[in-house]
Amino acid sequence: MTEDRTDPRDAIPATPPAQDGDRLTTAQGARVDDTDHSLTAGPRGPVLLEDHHLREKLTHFDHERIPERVVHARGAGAHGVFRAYGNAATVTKAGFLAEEGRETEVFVRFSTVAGSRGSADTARDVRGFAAKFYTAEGTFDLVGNNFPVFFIQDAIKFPDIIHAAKPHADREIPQAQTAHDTFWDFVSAHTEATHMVMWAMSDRAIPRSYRTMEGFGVHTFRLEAADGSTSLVKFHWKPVLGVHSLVWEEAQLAQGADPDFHRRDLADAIESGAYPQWELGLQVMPDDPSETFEGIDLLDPTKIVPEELCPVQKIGTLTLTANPTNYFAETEQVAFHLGHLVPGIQVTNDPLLQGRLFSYLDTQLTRLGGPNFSQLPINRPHAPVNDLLRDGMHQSAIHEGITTYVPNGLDDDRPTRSPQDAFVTYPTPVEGDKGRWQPVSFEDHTTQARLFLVSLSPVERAHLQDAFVFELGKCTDEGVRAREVALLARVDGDLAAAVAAELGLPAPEPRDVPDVAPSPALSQRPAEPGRVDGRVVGVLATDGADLEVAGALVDVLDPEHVVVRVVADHGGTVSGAGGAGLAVDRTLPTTRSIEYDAVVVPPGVAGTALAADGRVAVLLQEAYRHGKAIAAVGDGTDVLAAAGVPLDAPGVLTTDGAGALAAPLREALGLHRSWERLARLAGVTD
Ligand code: HDE
Repeated sequence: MTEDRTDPRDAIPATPPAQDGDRLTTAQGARVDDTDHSLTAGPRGPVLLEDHHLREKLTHFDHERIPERVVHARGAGAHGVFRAYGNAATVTKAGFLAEEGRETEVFVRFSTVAGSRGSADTARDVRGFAAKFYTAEGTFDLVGNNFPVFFIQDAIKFPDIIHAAKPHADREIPQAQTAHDTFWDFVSAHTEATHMVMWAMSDRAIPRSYRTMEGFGVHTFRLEAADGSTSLVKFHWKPVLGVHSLVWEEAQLAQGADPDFHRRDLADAIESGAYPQWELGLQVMPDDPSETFEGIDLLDPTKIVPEELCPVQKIGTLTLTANPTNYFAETEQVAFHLGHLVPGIQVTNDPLLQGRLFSYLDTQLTRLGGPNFSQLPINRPHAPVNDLLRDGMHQSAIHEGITTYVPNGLDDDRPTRSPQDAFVTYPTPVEGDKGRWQPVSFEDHTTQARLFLVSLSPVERAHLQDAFVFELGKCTDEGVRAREVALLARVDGDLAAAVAAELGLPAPEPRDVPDVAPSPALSQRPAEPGRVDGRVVGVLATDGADLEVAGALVDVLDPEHVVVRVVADHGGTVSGAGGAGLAVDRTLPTTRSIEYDAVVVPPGVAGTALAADGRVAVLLQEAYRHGKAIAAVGDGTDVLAAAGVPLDAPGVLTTDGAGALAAPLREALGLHRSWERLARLAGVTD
């Protein structure tokens, strides 16, 4: 006789227990009455070893941290969706790219590279731009950066460049920056870094926001279409808001005033519905056996293919729509890996890419404590998984059956294998002698460094020059500085001479420089006003001022997701001239100019205690120096004049009435900065 019993295995929770029910419990689910007092022998006696709740609580806390990423430790993530246009079907059979209208969930993690997890967001550095596509054919990771090239050509040098860029081994300073001897010692000796160094000294290394950054896959990938044809491609992310940067002083101020500048911006934008968007683009090149395009070696990660030679074809849109619920579970535990590939996307023999294929899986083993990290919620594929991997640290699946191998006769030879819809490595021919080779085509280290330089607008070039002066100025070893300046002379004689002069070094020997035509796509200088979503306008306010302007700006700019913030001399509300109250968003002690893309002074502020506050003058002067739009309505001009802001300077807007301000202000915001004013301040012609 069989008894009608339930299967006790059905009672095992499918997901790890967390926040189930209202009662506080131990990790074992036993209810807890008091979590504030240790078990002691009497009110003043010693704590007892018997206190299992205390020991569990402290032990778990002691192990709350996992090793931070050795690079890219500081990051911010977001969830989103990728929607394919369908035009990529001609080059790839990867369904999430090829199928028109197909939507795929994505998790993106942006990061800086050199700093530790608690470092400031606005350090001069490369930014990581890693995207995990949870496709129906398996997970695909596009682990890119906001620069299209890299410092080195071979992965074997990665530990060396990173050691050189990280803080000095003796005192562990400086944090999160390359402005020190070991970095410049390395890059001045490894001339292949020259192109990337130009990017690192440009405004690209201090983005205004993650939302205004381009992204690049860097390496060349091989795409495979449904008809079996292949092409060589480079991946690009193009921000819908345009590419915009901070200026260096702003970046430095933010490191103190708001170290979370980028992280906050990303989360606030998503929360307010100003969803960040990028278009994914491809540069598609023939899969020629030489693996070159117009003489550019496509396996060399220190080279770009200028967009003018091979235009970027847009193939879909990524929209970030949700912030992580839990930083650790999602942003910290997400594990990217270049080996997460799907049918239709293949790797090439780029030696940097090949090394990365090893490193990313390897690093997760230490960081996430074992080989089962793909079972963590953020890393779980959204495609069905049926692997033969078993056991190991943190195994949380309960596998069934005994046939953990194939072929097998005990389970009908399951799971089945076939090339149908599978990732099958594309058969490229390989031959050659084993050896530590340096391809001749990898030896030109200056042409594209110069290409980048000559493509910049005069203001961008001035910023780049200032960055070299700052960084080399922080090097204490004169030999290092001189070697870098000599290297610069191979890129541009004027730049090298100007940097040398500012450093107090003798002018470097003139060198022949390559003759290159500019690639206008490399400049960030906008030709016309772009979108303004998430831009912030600060309106100075104090009791008794005419605050109508704030309302007028909100009416016009709010639909474009511009945030208008009231900056006052006290918290709570300010009452305007008409008596109406306005909620205060920021007070002088808690704010700094970096928080605003434009500053507005309404009528009636002049002559008040607010106008006399030295912090207002500093705020206006910084906004002026940083090329931001500054507006004064009515006698607001007196406040500008008192702060030393020239009323006739480009990007300084003065009007009599609030209504007339919104349109010119919107235009100024769309240009990001007054480039004319920045040019004047830098002493160059725009
Ligand atoms: Fe990475 N890189 N990398 N890298 N990288 C890591 O993997 C590595 C390179 C990039 O948000 C690590 O999970 C080697 C280029 C991003 O979690 C590690 C080489 C590009 C992220 C690693 C490179 C990148 C990483 C550290 C030279 C742009 C952050 C933690 C061959 C195309 C991903 C981790 C995230 C992270 C190794 C060069 C981008 C150690 C060996 C080139 C965006 O595995």
